[in-house]
Amino acid sequence: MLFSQFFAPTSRDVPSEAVVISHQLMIRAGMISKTASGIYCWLPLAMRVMEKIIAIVADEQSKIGSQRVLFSTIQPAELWKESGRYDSYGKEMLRIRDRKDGEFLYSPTNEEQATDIFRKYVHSYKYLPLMLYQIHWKFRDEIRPRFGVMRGREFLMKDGYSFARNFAEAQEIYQRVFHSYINTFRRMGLIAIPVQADPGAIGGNMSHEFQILAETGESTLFYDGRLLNASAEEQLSIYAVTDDRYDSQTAPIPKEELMVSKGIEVGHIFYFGTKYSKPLDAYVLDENGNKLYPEMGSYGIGISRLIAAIIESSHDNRGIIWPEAVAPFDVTILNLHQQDEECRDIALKLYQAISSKREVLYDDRSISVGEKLADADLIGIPYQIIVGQKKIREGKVELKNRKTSNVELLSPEEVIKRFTSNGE
Ligand code: P5A
Repeated sequence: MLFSQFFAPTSRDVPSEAVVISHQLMIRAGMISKTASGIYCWLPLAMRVMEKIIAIVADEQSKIGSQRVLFSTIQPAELWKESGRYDSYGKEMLRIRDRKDGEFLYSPTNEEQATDIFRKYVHSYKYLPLMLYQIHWKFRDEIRPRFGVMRGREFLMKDGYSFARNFAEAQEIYQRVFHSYINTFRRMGLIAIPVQADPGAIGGNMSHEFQILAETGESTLFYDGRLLNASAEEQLSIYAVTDDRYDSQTAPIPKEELMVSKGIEVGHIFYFGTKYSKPLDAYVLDENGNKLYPEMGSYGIGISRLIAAIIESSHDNRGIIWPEAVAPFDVTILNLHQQDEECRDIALKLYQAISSKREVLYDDRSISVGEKLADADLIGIPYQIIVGQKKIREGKVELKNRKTSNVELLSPEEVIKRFTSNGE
């Protein structure tokens, strides 16, 4: 991609309402544009990151046997009256009337709808367990949308729903999802701390939140330090809670010995048994022809929030530092002297050669050296290949690592080899 043709409206100005660094950087890097409070448009740089995150999430979902669907965003109110949540969900629900005065709502979550699909099509225990997920937009009319896309009103979620024959099978699925979430976040370069959580409006009696450690997080976590080095299996039984759940009576370790950190909730999983299957009368027949109400769970990942959370946990005073797995491009080429023919030739040659194997953003714009370097650090692509007059005369270009700021002086051939040979 040529930067001169890439729609990334970077800017130096941030609105005063952008108080957290991820919000400021997403606006400065030209990733998002505000439509209304808590509602954003997503621009190409953000979309590239979002697609990478979605690919990792989808891959991990398919590994645990969950099948992708796409529910409608608009649901009939009737479905939520069946579960009893139409009233209890309250003002966070965006209620809509169509031209015939029918009552609808924009999905804040899809437990009812998943259960409805199940009851329509699944009638035998032989189809259990069943796991479905989607990646789709939600709307929750939060009282205080803030921190940009971190707490939006419209946001993208991976939401999964499971149907099991019995409690043991439901527990096994819950654990499978638990492990897969640890892997999912690890693949994005993040360490997610699983904490015991409150089921809240989703309901049920077992729930874990996955929290990314970040100073600007909205949650305060108390956790046993061993959690940081434990395997996913061990993590399920190591103590960690959010401050509102801490109870000195039941905590296995005194408060003074627990680690305290701020966290951002990027995932939340729930086991709620037959809370939805019973009221919606969603059942299958078991081997004896008796009614069996599936034991259910639901599993969320805040995809759009993750983009902000990754920035919160990986940036410096110059800008974003994307983990390689979710970076919008693998490498950027900065031609510092666009008017210089030799620089242009070398930069183009590098661009063409490396593009065959990697995603490259070639900054071919005729802007000042300072602006070009500043934009590259702001956008945070993991590697910068810097082509400048002086070094080119010595047959060299610079390869800079955005994270470490380490610079290597290499020939253009060496750089091409670095990015195109297998194993790099
Ligand atoms: C789980 C899947 C649920 O809704 N039903 C379907 C369950 N869980 S949840 O905890 O309420 O949300 C799941 C994740 O979505 C993200 N999230 C948000 N992201 C941005 N803005 C918001 N207002 C918002 N609300 C929730 C979080 O990452 C949460 O863990």
